[in-house]
Amino acid sequence: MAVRTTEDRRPALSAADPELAALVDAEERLQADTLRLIPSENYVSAAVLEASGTVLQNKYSEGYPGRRYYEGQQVIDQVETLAAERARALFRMDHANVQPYSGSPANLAVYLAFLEPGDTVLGMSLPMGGHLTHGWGVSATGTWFRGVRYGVRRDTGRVDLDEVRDLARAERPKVIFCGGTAVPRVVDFAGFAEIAREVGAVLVADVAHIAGLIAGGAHPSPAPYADVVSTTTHKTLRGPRGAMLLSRAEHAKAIDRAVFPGLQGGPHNQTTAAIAVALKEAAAPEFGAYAHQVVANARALGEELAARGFDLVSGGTDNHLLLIDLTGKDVPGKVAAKALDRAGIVVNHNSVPYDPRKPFDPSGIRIGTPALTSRGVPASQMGAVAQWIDRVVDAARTGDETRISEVRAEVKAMMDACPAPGLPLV
Ligand code: DSN
Repeated sequence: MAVRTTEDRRPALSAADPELAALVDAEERLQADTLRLIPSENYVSAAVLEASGTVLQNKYSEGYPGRRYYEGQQVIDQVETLAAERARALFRMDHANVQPYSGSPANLAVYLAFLEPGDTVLGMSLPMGGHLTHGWGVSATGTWFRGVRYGVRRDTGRVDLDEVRDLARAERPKVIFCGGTAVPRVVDFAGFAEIAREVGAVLVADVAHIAGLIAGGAHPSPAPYADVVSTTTHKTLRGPRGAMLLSRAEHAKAIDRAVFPGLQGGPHNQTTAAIAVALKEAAAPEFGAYAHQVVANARALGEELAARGFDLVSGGTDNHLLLIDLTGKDVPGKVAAKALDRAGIVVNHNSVPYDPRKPFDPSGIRIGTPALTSRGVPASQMGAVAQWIDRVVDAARTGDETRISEVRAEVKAMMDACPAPGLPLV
């Protein structure tokens, strides 16, 4: 089949702004040709992509369905209601707000809903795997509120609920966050809920990374345990860049008021539409197969890397991501990440628990399998992926650019054999 030209694919954009059209082409090519292992990234379907680029963009809709500050909501109300109902059904929560612009605003809305400035929030420490918005110092959540942090045990790399309970009893937080951005193990929602109940805190499960695994039945659900579930929509869930807050019925009003008018203005209706499409896709049986395959691929990749002497935080993974401490390989995380990028393998450098190095030049890398799974790369290929990572990390140590170029060619061949969803390159 002939490769379609930019003019065929994006005729209006190429005519109006060829410079920008060329940049979109270049990004499309990069996403097609590289092995994307950033655990928070994915490929949306062509349907999600189409929904996110529609005339819904043109409409202001401050308020909620049936209660807007602008007229002309005959269609938008239906779009938002559809998205919210699909979210409630998929995650089995009483209430869904699909308006948060992204994960950080969603979490800020939680603070606005339940805390006064200066109140205490208990969350996972950022360098241990948490998120900035779980009360970390450089975030507004750690400066306007009093952030208290739990970590992981040095010997196991896992959250220690006894530590969480002791901190909660001593500090009496009003909100407890569980979940994070570099947590390779199952989050014990039931254990956190017990602690939250004991100290009278609101339990917020930030499932941004694992929402797709929960939807697909490959990770336990927080629904029976959490008061509020916060998630982005673009990671394992494979939707557009956006977020949702789900909650028990008793918190619905507080959450809605916090998102609008508390924090945001008009919702991004084109994103709401694309979220609705992604939620429909996530309710389909094929999505369950994808979610389980993401985990199977991550486990297989972890085993292959461990067999090559890589030090995996917590010894492996239960989900979609691996956190790798490269100290024993004698290569800093950033040096490894940049060498892997030159080889067409895209990862991010990451702090590891108890990291003696600085966050911008840490000891580790974080990798994940959602995007490669969306391309249909099977578990049997994880040996090849681990072998490339091993070769490149070693080449980064010795400065051997020839070996890095050799891997680049092999990566390209695998990517050519596994076309990415949503990329209209042919
Ligand atoms: N930036 C996201 C991630 O990569 O995990 C978290 O916000």
